[in-house]
Amino acid sequence: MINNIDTLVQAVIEGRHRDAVAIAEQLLSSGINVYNIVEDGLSPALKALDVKCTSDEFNLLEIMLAGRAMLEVMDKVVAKHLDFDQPMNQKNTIILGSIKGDIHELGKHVVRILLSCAGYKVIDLGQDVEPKRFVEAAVEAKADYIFISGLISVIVPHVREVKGFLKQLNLTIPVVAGGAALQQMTAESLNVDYVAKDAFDGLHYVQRMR
Ligand code: B12
Repeated sequence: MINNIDTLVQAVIEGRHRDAVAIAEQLLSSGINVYNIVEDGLSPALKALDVKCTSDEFNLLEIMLAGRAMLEVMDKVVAKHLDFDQPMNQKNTIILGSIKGDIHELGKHVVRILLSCAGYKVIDLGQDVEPKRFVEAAVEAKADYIFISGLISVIVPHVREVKGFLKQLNLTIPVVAGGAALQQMTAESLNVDYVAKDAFDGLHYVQRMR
């Protein structure tokens, strides 16, 4: 019986997607919770590929295979075991996207799956989304929150712009930021309402606000 989360980390790093799914199932059966699967198994596995994502060494294939393994675990295992024990609350609509200049999307997928399973309506705008588009989409959908993902430092100025577009329309929709490049920064320096340290933290923020 597998009960060590490192085996999951290793399977994802190596892109062994079927193994990763089977290991995640076994870890859950052995008592490890969904939070640990995501934050101690899946996220660190991708982050360990840091070294494969520099200008000296850029191994797209390895990263893509690991990304696929991660998403399969999210879709086939994690999503099925998320039981937030709360009524569906379609009143809360959340606009989600990776901000202009950023094409990273794996963390955003994790956020989308968690929020959807918790009963929120998530409108995913995709990657490389103009700051103004977050606001336009929020107006169109009468959204309750805007969630911005950012993993590279160069996108920080774009995150700061979103509140300005809201202000032009006299709107006060809360803006939440997350992702590797943003999670160490303060809400004030990013001109947002909240900076989430991980996907679960973002979910807990909206749950607290209800
Ligand atoms: C996978 C990856 C890629 C993949 C992306 C594949 C995909 N479809 O997403 C590919 C190969 C395409 C890629 C490309 C590039 N990458 Co890259 N990439 C990574 C890597 C290795 C892992 C990121 C990841 O998916 N992590 C796993 C997920 C689950 O974690 P996460 O995103 O942090 O999300 C978690 C939380 O942060 C949270 N979260 C995320 N967003 C949000 C939003 C909200 C609202 C909330 C509440 C929560 C939340 O939810 C998740 C679970 O808790 C990181 C290394 C690292 N340390 O992060 C580099 C990294 C982010 N990449 C980097 C770079 C430089 C690039 C490139 C510029 C490389 C290049 N030379 O072209 C390009 C970017 C192009 C662009 N314009 O965006 C740098 C960024 C450095 C910096 N500070 O600016 C890093 C840190 C690598 C490094 N060695 O320095 N990359």
